Amino acid sequence: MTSATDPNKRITQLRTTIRKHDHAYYVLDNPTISDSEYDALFKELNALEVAHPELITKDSPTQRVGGAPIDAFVKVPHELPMLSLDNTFDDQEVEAFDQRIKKVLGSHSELEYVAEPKLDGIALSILYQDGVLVRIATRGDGRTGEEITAQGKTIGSIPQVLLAGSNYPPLLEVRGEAFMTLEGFQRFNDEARANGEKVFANPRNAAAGSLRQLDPRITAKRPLSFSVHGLGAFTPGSLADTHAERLEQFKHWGLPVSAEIRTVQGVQGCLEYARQLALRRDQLPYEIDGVVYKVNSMAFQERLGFVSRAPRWAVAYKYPASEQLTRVLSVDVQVGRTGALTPVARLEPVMVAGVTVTNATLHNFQELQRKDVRIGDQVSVRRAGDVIPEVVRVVFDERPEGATQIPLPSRCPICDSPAIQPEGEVIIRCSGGLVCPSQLKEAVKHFASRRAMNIDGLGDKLVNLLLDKGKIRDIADLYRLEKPALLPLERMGDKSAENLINAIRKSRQTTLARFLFSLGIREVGQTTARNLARHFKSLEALMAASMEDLEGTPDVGPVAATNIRRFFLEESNRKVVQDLRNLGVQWPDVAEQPPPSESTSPFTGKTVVLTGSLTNMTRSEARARLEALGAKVSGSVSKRTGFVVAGEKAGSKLTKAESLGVAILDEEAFMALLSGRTTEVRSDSIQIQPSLF
Ligand code: 9MJ
Repeated sequence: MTSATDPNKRITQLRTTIRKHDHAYYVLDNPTISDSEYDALFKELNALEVAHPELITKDSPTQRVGGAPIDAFVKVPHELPMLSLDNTFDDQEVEAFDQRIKKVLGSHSELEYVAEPKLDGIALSILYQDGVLVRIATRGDGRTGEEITAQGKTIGSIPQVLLAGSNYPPLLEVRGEAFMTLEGFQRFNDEARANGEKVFANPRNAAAGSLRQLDPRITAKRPLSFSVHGLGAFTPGSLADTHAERLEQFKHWGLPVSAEIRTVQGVQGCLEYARQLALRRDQLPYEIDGVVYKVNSMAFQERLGFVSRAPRWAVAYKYPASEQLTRVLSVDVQVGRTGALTPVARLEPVMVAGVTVTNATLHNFQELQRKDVRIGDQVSVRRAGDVIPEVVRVVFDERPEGATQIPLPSRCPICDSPAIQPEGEVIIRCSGGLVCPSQLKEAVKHFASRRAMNIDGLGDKLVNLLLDKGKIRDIADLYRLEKPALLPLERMGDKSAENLINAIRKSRQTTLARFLFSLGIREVGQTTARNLARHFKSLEALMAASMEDLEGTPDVGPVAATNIRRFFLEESNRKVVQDLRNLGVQWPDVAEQPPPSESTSPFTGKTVVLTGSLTNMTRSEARARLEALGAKVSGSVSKRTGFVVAGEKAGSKLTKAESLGVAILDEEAFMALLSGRTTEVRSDSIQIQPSLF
C-alpha cells in the first residue's frame, strides 16, 4: 500500500509536514508556504481524521483546538518549585549581586552571564515525555500551579512534539513566559472597544485572561506567544553544561527562545546589555519590564543554589515601569478626521518608562464612563511601544471630594455642530463635516500624508498654520497656493516656499487609488481604495455606483458602501473633487493600464523573499500578488533569490541579501513593479541602503 492510499501513512506524513510549517511560522517567524497551501494540508489531515477517528492522537495538529470547555482548573504540584527572581533597580545593585556571587564561589575573575529580556507575561511550565507535550501548568504560588494544557496547547509557538531526531531527554520540563505581542494586544482591544466589549488594561492581563478561559476555543482566538527561558525537571544525560548552550539545545528541539538573549562577560557586560536593550525597548514587538542576568555555568548555578524562593544565580534588573500614577487636571475633547470625539486627559506631568507624559487618551466616551474618570482623580497611566499613552484606571480610594464628572458632549467643542451617536455605534461624532475646522485640519493632514497625496514638506504644523491664517479653506485650495501667500508665514523662507509649491504641484500626478484614499472617506483605507480603483477603473464610474455595485467590490461591506455613497452624494464633496481635477490633479486611466501579464512582470519565474512589514498590504496579500505573477515566494535568502522585498523593520534577511548582492526592493519600488508602472529594475532607484529604514 502506498502512502497515497494508506491513510495511516498519509496522516503521519501530514502531521510531520504541518509541524515543520508551524515551527517555521511561529518559532522562526519565517513561513515557507502560503496560508492557502497550509490550509489545504490542514484540511486534508482533518478530513482523514474524520474518516478514521481511530487514528486521531492527542499530539495531532488538529487537536490543538479540539478541547471541550472544562469545568474548573485542576491543581498540579511542581516537582521542582518554579522560582521567582530577586529584583535590582540600579547599577549598584547589579554590582552587589555580582560581588555576592563571586564571594560564594570564591572567584576573583570575571563571571560569564546570560542576559535575557524580562518578558512581562505569565510563567508556564511545559512537560514533554519522550518528546510529546503532556502537560502545561501555570506557576501558581511556585509550588502548586493549575493545569492549563488544553488552553496552552492553542499557542502556536509551543510545539506539541519536539523536533524528531534530536537528542532530548525522555522527561523534559521547560519553563518560560506566555505573552501577547503589543500588536496582538492592540488589535484585540481595538476590536473589543469597537464592539463595546471588555478591554484589557495591558498585554499581561490580556495573556492571563486568555489562558484563564475554561473554553480553549476562546484561548485559541487570542494572539498569544511563548518564549522558553529555563528548565524544570529532566532526565539527566543529554543536557549541556551551560545555560546558553541549553537554550541552543531548546532551539534545536523546536522550542521558541528569544533572539535577544546574549552571553556577556562580567558586570560591565550585563549593564551594557541592559543599556542597549533599553534603547530598543520601544521598538520591541512585546512588552518587557527589565532584563534578567543568569550565571552561565550550570556547575556554578548548582553551587549557588537558592535562598527562600529565588535563585542566587539569577537576578532581574527592572526598567522604569510602563505604568505610573498621576492626577487628572482636566479632560479635553479632540475632534478627529472623521469627526470622532475623543476625550483626552490632561495630566499632572509624570515620567512613564523614561518619558514625561502630560496627556493620555481615554479612547471614547463609553470607555470614560466605564472607567468613571473624573477631574481631580488619581489615575494609572500607561505607555507601551510608540502607542499613545492611555488612562488605565482610577484609584477610587484616592478620589478627592468634589471630583468632577465629565458630561457627554452634545455639541462639537470646536464648531458647535450637534454631536451625534449613530444607533449601535460606540463613537460620538461631530456632525459638522468639513465645516468643522478641526475635521478640516485633520482632513488636510490626511490628504497631504505620505500614503495619500504624498506632499513632501506639508506636515501637521504647516497645515495648522495654513488653515489658521486663512491661506486655505479646503483641500483644493492647496493647489491654488502661490509663493507670495506663503512668505509671510513663520519660518517660511524663499527656498522653503518654493519647495512646498513644487511638492504640491508634483503631487497632482497621482493614482486613482491614492486619490480615493486621500479623500478620507470613512472605512476607505488603502486596501479598500485600491480595490475600488481596480473594480471601477474610473472616478466617474465609482461616483455613479449604486450600493449593489459598491458591495460587489472585494473588501467593501454595507457600512463602507454607505459611507462612499454618502460622500459622493454630498454636493460640497463633489465640488471639491471637481475643483481638484480642474486644478490638475490627475491619474493614469486604470482601464488603459492592464495588470502586467506574466510575460511582462519582472517577478515572473523569480524567487522572491518578503521581509519586514509592508504598509500597503499584508504579507499574505503580497505573496498572493507575487504568486499570481508567476513568482515563487520563499522564506530564506540565497544566491538564487531574485528579489528581497524589504519593508519596515527588515532584519537579518536584508543583511543577508546585501552580503549576497541580491536585488533589494523597498516598498515603493515593489509597488511600482507590482502595478506595472515600471517593468525595469533600475539599480539607482531600487537598490536601497538599510540606513534608509
Ligand atoms: C522572564 N520573565 O522573561 C526568568 N524571565 O528565570 C526570564 N524569567 C526566570 N528568566 C528564573 N527571562 C526564574 C525566572
